[in-house]
Amino acid sequence: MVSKSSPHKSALKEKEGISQPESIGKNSVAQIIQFRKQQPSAQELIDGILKGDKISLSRAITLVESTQPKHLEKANEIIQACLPYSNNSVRIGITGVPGVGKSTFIEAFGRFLTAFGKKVAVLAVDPSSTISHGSILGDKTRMEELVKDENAYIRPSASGETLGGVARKTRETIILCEACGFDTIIIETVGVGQSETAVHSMVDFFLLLKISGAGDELQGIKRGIMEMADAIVINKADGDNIKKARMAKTEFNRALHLFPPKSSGWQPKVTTCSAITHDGIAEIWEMISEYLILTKDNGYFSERRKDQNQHWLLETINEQLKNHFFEHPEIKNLLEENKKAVHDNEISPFAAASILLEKYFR
Ligand SMILES: Nc1nc2c(ncn2[C@@H]2O[C@H](COP(=O)(O)OP(=O)(O)OP(=O)(O)O)[C@@H](O)[C@H]2O)c(=O)[nH]1
Ligand SMILES: [Mg+2]
Repeated sequence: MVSKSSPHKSALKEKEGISQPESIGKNSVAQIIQFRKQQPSAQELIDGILKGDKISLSRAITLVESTQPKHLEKANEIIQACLPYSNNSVRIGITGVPGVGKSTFIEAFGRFLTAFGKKVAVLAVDPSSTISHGSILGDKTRMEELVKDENAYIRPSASGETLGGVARKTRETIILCEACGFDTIIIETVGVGQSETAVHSMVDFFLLLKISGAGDELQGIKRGIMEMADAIVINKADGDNIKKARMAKTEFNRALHLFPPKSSGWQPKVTTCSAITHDGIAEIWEMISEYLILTKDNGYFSERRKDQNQHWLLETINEQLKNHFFEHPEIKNLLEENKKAVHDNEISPFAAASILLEKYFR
């Protein structure tokens, strides 16, 4: 209500009105400038990584995962500088269906390793994580102790459009982790699509995690995965499960002997363990150590890494050529038109492909 004695004090005039705020405050501009200044140079990151600084490592990995050309340029410079320091390690791939206990196993195994001075980095190739942004991240509860461990570093899966892209980033991340002093790299993957093949091509030792079922152990395992495995570990061998796990072990052993010998000279092994009670965990490390002695002696270890490097050279080229093609604005439009035309039987897929490729290479 407006009182009669002070008519000018109406609700409309009561407040002086504040000055229009600038759309970008001076303070925020200053902060942004400060932040940009704080972005360490490639050399600073390299120095940090080589000193074992995890923050520099994380920042460099973020550059690797970026899609901005400027970041990638910086990332390449860092990787190149880290490369000479990255060979003194063992890279272990772990796969298994959801729920088999990969995360629990990695927690137990990782803690076992750091307890005797190993430095463990855990990475993931998880093409399904594009949306959820990395299952390892949600897993940090499963890796409660490892996350806090001074000698461990856990990095969730890079997100990306394609498995190829995610895998390349993981592969580059391995190099950075190794230069940072991590000597045991564990790469987890869920058996989705071709992700096992991708992980197999970046590790020295490939471990398939299983649980014992109802006597039909071999059912539902892709032959290719059995062939890739250097070890099959039957997890959850605790409590009532122990006997079933032993039976599964016999069955897997028999099956593995049917495969032709590996060029590594290694006969794949089957063991049981419990990620909860830690039974059998030490034996797994013993087994991997045996493998390393054998393959380093017979030269397979270093030959394989060289082959893998060549493989990654070709993979990277393939991936980038594909990206460059599909991201090309003119191609994008033309592709849509041609997809429709192919769908409507107006043109053959081969003729349409020729049109697109000719346009691209012109
Ligand atoms: N009894 C028993 N349970 C286990 C063992 N290892 C894991 N588990 C349980 O199995 C469940 C799944 O374990 P996770 O480690 O999350 O399995 P995962 O393979 O990482 O699963 P995803 O991340 O979904 O692919 C959890 O409830 C664990 O507590 C084990 O050795 N023994
Ligand atoms: Mg998990």
